[in-house]
Amino acid sequence: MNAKWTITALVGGALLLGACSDDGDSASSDPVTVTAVDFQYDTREIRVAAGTEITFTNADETLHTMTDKGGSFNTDDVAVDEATTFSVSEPGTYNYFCVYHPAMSGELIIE
Ligand SMILES: [Cu+2]
Repeated sequence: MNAKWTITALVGGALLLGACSDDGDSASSDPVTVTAVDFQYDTREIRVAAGTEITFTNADETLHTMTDKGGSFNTDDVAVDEATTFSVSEPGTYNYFCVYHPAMSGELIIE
């Protein structure tokens, strides 16, 4: 699944033209979950429709955040075994990271 999403990201511009073909690659509005564990996000690339609920869960042993580098969203501190839900309404590609552990990073694509 991840490899497929990576390819999709590379040809994202072309996909907009082919969005009518229902081949499973179009962005879903089903809620998604991103979990922090072992100082990593378990999902490094998320592709969803605008406004989709994104739940960030912390299953690690220290607090983490899920923060957009461009400042569009920020979960603030999410404590161990806590979760928070947010959504992004503006289509675009967002690179997110943890403010405490910048090596943790991922990409959120809003369509
Ligand atoms: Cu962190």
